[in-house]
Amino acid sequence: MEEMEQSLRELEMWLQEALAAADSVAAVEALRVATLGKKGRLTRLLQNLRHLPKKERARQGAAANILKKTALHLIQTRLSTLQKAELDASLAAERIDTTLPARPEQMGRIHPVSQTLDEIMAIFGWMGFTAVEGPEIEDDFHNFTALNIPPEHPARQMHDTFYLPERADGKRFLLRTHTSPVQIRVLETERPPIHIIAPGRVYRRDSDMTHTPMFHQVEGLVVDSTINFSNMKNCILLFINSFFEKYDIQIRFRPSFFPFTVLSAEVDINSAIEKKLMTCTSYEGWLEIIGCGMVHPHVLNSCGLDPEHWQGFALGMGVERLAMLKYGIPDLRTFYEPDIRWLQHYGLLFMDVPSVFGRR
Ligand code: 2NM
Repeated sequence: MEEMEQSLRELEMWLQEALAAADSVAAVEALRVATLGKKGRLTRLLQNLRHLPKKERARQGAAANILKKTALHLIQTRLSTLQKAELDASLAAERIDTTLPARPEQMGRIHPVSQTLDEIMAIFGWMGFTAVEGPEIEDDFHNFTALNIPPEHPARQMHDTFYLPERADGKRFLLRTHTSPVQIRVLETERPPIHIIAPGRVYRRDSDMTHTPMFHQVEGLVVDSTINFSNMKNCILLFINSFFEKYDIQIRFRPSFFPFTVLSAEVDINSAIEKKLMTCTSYEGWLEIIGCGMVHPHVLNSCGLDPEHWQGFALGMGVERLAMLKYGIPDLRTFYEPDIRWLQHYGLLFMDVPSVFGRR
């Protein structure tokens, strides 16, 4: 049985030498397999133990197991050394001088929708509004019922709204079709005076030249005891003049209809800004950019507010539409095509901070 002890010693020496010579992680891994793998040298020695008499087997087995531990330790030590060396080498090779200025063609761009959202929020923030967010998956009550949209209303049809599969308990959720449910959630939980805007993604089953199934809205809401149509008009004028950063925009309030407002209007603008864009289609000089109105008494009631005491105005706008106008982007559908060239062309540089008044 000297033979076995001899083998173990030889194996240990062989492994030590081979590891010292191994100069890569892969080479150490090969040695591990050659020693401890299924057909490795030590594995075979351990298997041969079963041919020994019982007493011998216990003694030699113990020695072989000690070697196994030693071998694992030797391999692991060499591996750590080599891994550290390889990491150091690749770190040195891939060193980046972060103090160099960015190459202009590689600077990240801000998506026009993000920029426009930031600008809208900066303006309303300056006017004293607080931005609020809410869930994109909504229930029927917050998206429709509380907003005075009855069950037969066409907006509720599968045709217009993305519905989630009905749950086991019979509840059916949907993707919000506007950010108004956020306003409802605030009206339910907070007491006036309320001055909020709700920016975010909304979803409608619509996809053509001028519609994408997901787009962004900002809706504003003011509720207090003496709020009237003039307050709303002034707020909107201030917003439009700030957003377009010029004061010669013509603005027109046109009577309209929304289920959730009474005395509803649409706001059109007419200015050089859109003339450069709207050369095609049925452009007649006026472009609708905001919907608004006095909050319907039914809406206030469904949030537990007495319409005899509280009044409010609300407004809503599409962010993509405003981004197209301000940044001269002609085609809505290109917004969400994953084309980096589009972002390089229309994207904004991060130093273009949102401003309230006059940039340039
Ligand atoms: C619009 C137009 C008019 C609106 C109404 C409400 C709420 F929740 F207070 F009833 N939020 N937003 C509203 C009113 C939205 O978007 C074109």
